[in-house]
Amino acid sequence: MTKQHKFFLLLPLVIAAGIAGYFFLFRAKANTVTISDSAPWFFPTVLEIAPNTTVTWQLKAAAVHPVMTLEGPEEIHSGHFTRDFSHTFTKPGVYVYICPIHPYMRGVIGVGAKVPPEKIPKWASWPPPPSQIPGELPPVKGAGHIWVEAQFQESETKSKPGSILIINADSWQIDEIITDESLNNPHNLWEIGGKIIVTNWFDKYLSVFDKFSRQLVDHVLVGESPAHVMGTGDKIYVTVQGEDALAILDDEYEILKKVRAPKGPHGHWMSEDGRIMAVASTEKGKISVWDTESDTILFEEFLDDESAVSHEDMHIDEEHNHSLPLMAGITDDGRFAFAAGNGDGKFYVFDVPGKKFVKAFDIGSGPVQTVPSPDGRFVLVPLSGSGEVAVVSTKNWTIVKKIANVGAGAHGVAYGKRQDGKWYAYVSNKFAAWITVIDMETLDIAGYIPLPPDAWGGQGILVTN
Ligand SMILES: [Cu+2]
Repeated sequence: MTKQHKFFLLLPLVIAAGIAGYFFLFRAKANTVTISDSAPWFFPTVLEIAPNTTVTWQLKAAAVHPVMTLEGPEEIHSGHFTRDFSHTFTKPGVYVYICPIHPYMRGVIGVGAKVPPEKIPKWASWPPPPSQIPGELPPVKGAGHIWVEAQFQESETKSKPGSILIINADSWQIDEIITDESLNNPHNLWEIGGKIIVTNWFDKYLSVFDKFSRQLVDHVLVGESPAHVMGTGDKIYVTVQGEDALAILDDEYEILKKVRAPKGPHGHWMSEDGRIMAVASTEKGKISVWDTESDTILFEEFLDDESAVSHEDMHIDEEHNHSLPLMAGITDDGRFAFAAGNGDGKFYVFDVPGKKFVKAFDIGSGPVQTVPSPDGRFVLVPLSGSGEVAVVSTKNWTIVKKIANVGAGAHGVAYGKRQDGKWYAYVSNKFAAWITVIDMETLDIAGYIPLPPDAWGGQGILVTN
């Protein structure tokens, strides 16, 4: 065997040693975490460091992203920072942290400890593995257009992630993909007066599109991390999550006022007449119920199962809890408000006229939106952790069904008419490139609408006529 042959035989070993060495150094030495607008957001997502090491988070994004521990030997709350934040880890152990504004932004730090694989987010090496679409298109066509925000989709023509896909429900084909430069992690959307208002969650602006031409018609500064948008008539409510405020705009997108909300307001919903609104505050772990005539809070409650025992708010002095509700809903008649804790997997119900807690129950892993059905009988709750949808009855507030095989990271719900006049629910999926269609009569899956394979981050979803 020649020298050269020996070298080639050894080459794989040399390469393997090099990779292992690089990996070791990278894991051992890196103590700066970069925060960016693009997945996996906290990079590196996994750090292993020696005790007494200082970790610095550098913000390279358009909006604030605080650091908050969910697990670990000590609690860390960075609060808002605009450049960087440092913390020296003295206590050994495994720390799991999130951005409490965007709680799927997640990182893990092992201090003098190995990070166990089950603590590493599935998307730590981005993109996540593609999954096989579980079924065919729905046999009965829908009506109108389905607008879905692919919040993480990257495009060569723009600098920030996020696009909007418009599907013609008459053909199940994608009509158009909006990749306007103003879109930065578009998260939620609402139709008013022939315009589609879009929140750019990782930015400070709304993008407003004409429903028919699909052209950008306005770009509105509302403040830090606008999350959800909903309105009736001439009043538009936007949760300005990073400012702990609601922005109230008129129908020409002028800000009428900003009012303070419990910390980290994210998703809201209004009664049919628009008079009462429920808001979920993710960072605080609270629901607040509002009178939209005076724009004041009627009552607010922590999402805390202990209130099931006390029936009163025992946690008034507590700064926050880890229930992490993303959205609150309200029945059409304004009688009951509800929210699901993305962190604690519980569904909470409140009596609005009585201003009191009614009940809480386990709903499943990582519940997200809580949108009442058009007939008011059900609330559909996508479970991002298990890829299911829980169906809650508004009659007795129990789970009547769990629909499986919806999609990884099931997130948003919108209802749209079928061509036979019955209803579909369309569900967006953060980590699966399809829309899941649920038949609202049988509560079974009617089919799946495929999206481009890189259309990650299915979030806000809306049906227009
Ligand atoms: Cu964030």
